[in-house]
Amino acid sequence: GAQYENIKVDVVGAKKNVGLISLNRPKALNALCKDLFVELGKAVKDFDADDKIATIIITGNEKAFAAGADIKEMQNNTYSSNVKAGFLQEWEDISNCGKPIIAAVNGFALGGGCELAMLCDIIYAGEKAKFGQPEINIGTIPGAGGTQRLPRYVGKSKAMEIVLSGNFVDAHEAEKMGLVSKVFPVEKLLEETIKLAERIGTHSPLVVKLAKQAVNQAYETTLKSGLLYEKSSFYGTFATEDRKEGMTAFVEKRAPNFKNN
Ligand code: CO8
Repeated sequence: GAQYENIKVDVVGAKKNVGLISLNRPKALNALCKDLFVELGKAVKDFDADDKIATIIITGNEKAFAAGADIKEMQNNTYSSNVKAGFLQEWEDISNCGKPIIAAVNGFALGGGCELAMLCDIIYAGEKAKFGQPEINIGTIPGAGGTQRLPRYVGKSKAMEIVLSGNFVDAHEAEKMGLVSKVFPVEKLLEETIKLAERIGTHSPLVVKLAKQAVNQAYETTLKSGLLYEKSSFYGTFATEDRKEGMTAFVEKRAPNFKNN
């Protein structure tokens, strides 16, 4: 596989169909410098293109998922340098991924780290996780979706509180407000995340992709056009071999054998 400096990449799970990406800049609490993001984007793209991989996990370490954009690196950016370089454009590689991405968050998920977790499709957290958008403390505002995705997860009042105060929320609060789907003991988090990834991996990859696209419409369109999108995608599944196999297997009382077709 490719050699990376700021991340580690593994293939895990009993069927070796889960792509695991660990952010690996522990000395900087996994601050998301440009090189890290370029590597992360490449690793996600490669797993997305690999037919053997069903689900992708992004994790950090026990102290930090990621403590945000690299403040030291962007300290001397200017408005025009941001515009000219398209600062943060590497993030598109992650939002364009067709396969499900699960964030397994232990420790700090702050600023860009919280935004990265929210770019993923599901967030599982360890008990010691802390989420926040502390950009306001350093004189800026979230720049990778924090002001837009967070209100969609938790509503306006809580999102405003988090963005305007810069205060952190712990794992249990984050679960209660709907940011996180489940909380586990720190040492169980990765194992439980892999289990979920493997469960997703038992389904038709083709249909999983359609389901992910359809749920994302709920965040990106009006209810009316989202429902229309869902209906045509649902009808569309009837053109697939895997839909036929799934229903046939149910009727014949056996396990389906999906072919990604
Ligand atoms: N950038 C660069 N270095 C960092 C960052 C960061 N975001 N966070 C921590 N570090 C470094 C520290 O500078 C320190 O380095 P050194 O040992 O060389 O001094 C090392 O990591 C360890 O950190 P601390 O000593 O501060 O550890 P503590 O346990 O005392 O504190 C905290 C942990 C509370 C997480 C603290 O480090 C902190 O407040 N970090 C900054 C959090 C923050 O403000 N994040 C938001 C950044 S802005 C942002 O993300 C904008 C988003 C825009 C889009 C995303 C672009 C990728």
